Amino acid sequence: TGNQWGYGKDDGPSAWNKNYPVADGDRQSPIDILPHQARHDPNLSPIVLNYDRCTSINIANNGNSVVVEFEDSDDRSVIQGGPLDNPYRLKQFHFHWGGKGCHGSEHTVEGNSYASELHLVHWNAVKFKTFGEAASAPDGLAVLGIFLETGDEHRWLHMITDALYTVKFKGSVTDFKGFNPKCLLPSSLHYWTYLGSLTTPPLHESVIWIVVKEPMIVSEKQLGKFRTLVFTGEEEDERTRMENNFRPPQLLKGRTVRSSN
Ligand code: 1SD
Ligand code: ZN
Repeated sequence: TGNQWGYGKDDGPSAWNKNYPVADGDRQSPIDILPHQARHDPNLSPIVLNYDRCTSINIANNGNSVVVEFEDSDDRSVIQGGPLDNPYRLKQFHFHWGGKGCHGSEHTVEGNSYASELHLVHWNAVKFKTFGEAASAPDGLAVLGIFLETGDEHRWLHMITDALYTVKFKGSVTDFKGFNPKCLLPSSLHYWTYLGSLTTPPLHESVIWIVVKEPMIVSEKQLGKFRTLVFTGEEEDERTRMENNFRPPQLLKGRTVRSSN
């Protein structure tokens, strides 16, 4: 219904090029990161996250993931430094994950997947007037990617997982005020960076990717809560568990991956 793409057998990543030919383009994401082929760039400065006065608004199930949205009418929450020439405003964050005991990250490292991947989506409000305008420009977006690895329970992830029952179905939205995503991040923000795309249709080639090397650690039980969500709407007869909502790695096509350390 409406959505012509998904993560199923017939509408999944291998079919996206039918409606979105850029799926076979020259700067698609995610990619497999080969640490030994990444170029250490001494000119890359540290990533600075200015999320102190950040204002989350709500949490939603958009039918593909769970998304926390932020107030982005001013520069209250921005990412700066690293490969970025301007501060980029935080618009939303969301997750990609696998099935039980399955792989779920989008980026891989030397062919290895993590259980899940968190994406913090930011846009260049210095150069562009709206998020939509930025989302289709070559330097419009900056997405910070954080791997989730299973292990001990994460101290703060319950803030998200405790809210998931309110957004089980596609299209559901609940207030989610005052959440600062800084509590989710690992202690070191060393990263790889490269030029890529959105990993979901319309797959615009507009993203400066910043993939953090150190994963955040979360428990199996915490990840399992994401799988209580469903891809389908409350009114639909069929219920399909939301899992394996990740795109596999795409061709590098001559791009360079740079490393901050
Ligand atoms: O999957 C998200 C999608 O939901 C949307 O947030 C888009 C930005 O408009 O970004 C992609 S992703 O590339 O961050 N996975
Ligand atoms: Zn994403």
